[in-house]
Amino acid sequence: MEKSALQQARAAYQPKLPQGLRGAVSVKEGTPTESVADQAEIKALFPNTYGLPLVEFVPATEAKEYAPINVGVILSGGQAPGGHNVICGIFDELKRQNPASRFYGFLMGPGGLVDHKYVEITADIIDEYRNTGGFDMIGSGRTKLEEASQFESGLEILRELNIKALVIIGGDDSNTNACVLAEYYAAKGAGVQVIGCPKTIDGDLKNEQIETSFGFDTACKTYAEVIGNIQRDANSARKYWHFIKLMGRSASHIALECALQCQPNVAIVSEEVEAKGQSLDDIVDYIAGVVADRASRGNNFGTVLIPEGLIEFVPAIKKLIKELNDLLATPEAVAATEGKSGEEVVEWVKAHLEAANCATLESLPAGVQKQLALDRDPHGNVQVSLIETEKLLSEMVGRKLKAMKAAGTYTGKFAPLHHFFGYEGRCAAPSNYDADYCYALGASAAQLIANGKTGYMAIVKNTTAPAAEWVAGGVPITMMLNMERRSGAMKPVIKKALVRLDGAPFKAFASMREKWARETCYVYPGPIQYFGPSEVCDTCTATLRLEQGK
Ligand code: FBP
Repeated sequence: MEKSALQQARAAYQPKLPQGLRGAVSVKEGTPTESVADQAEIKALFPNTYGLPLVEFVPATEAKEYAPINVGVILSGGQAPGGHNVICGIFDELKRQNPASRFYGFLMGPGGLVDHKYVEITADIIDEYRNTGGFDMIGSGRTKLEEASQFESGLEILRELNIKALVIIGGDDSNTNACVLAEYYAAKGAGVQVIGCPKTIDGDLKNEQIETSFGFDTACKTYAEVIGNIQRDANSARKYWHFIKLMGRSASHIALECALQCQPNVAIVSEEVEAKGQSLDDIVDYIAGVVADRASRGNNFGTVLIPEGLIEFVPAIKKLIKELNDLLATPEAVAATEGKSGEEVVEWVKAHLEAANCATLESLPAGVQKQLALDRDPHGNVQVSLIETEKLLSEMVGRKLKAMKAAGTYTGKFAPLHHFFGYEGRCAAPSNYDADYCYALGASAAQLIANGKTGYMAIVKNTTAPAAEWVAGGVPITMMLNMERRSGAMKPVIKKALVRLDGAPFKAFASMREKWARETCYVYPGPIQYFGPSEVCDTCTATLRLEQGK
């Protein structure tokens, strides 16, 4: 494989490990834990893995002997920078403990375990992927591991390969499923430990125990670089308004972090829209107000950041989507819409919706109405992520400004351009933060395995400090569970962390946004730096720094 000069130099980077994971390691165990809510129900559902203590790895005075062990690993869900370093961290620690240990990667996500598709991960493979972005070493997938038949099928191949521990690298759902799998194998006495690892660029898998999910740092820095470049362009040409949608299926952490890094003129935070019960028109009025105000100062340009999940947080649209999902699943709808044109389906839908939802649908541009009525995912749900919110908003702002012009309240020029940044950042070469964090997570996972733990997630804390002072350990996944309604039934799940409006990152943004809207206060973060002064190369996100009061 041909490699770029940066790839070659980066391959030689040695990720920094916390003191507690360098050399001989011993375990400090805390007291028994409780789940964050619904303790009785969760305890009943997880009799074998409930109440375990938090663990921390600390330097040991004497080296330990480790028996060889076979371990498997799975990458689950969307790509996030640093995944390969988690795998490298597990590999290096396993082999350091005992070179006879073997390591297997299940291919293309959890489906690889169920379908018995795997590869043995050897030193040659590992060396090709150190400090690289992407999940291409073994691939990823979105198969959900939730059925006993899948657990049993997985157990067959685990037994065949004599695998005694499995690491699942994924988001909140995948780690919830890791917990269920750990309990299932423990209840059965299968002799297979299951360890989770917190991944997702969305940044929504975090809580008291997990400071951040890996990949968030690099993805945000990558988007912030490009937003900064666009802002420089906007400030140079002074003729375009850039509407930039940013990935993040549900929570707005990415948009908020990019706003903190780049100081755009407008950034929408979905969680605030929901909390204030705002409509799409309210958002449009706000943006149009900023555009008009800047135009009155001669600034017919600007930037607007829009979180990918926005639409589902607008209460009226949330209601509309819910009714659409139910309505279009009925046999009557299936029969009435089959073979019909987009316009005909929209008309049929309008005739059958509640009046308020029909009015919401009619307030949207024709293209979006069609998208909502026609595009369904394999479960029959509206594919909200396909809606080009950046275009929808700019079109509505354009209409509003036209009306304002007619009323004499706006005299500027409005030329919008559109961008969507998502896939551009998910496989970027991990920043030093993510490279170190992921490698430490991998080494922690290997230590959890060596210490006989199951149903734990690897964690690394104190990451705003230099890496040597980071604190590695494990948290019992049951500690992070609560009961939530999913697909009509109450299920134990890890609580998704949305942007907190009382949190320091949002407050910092809210205290500055009026100034950023009125004036041009752009910051240009520039590209991620891998080599150079520590203050340029090793910083964490603004979100983490503010959350930790640093
Ligand atoms: P995970 O939650 O699995 O980490 O994925 C996050 C994400 O990148 C979202 O930001 C985005 O909405 C989604 O995946 C895109 O999914 P897909 O990769 O299937 O297009």
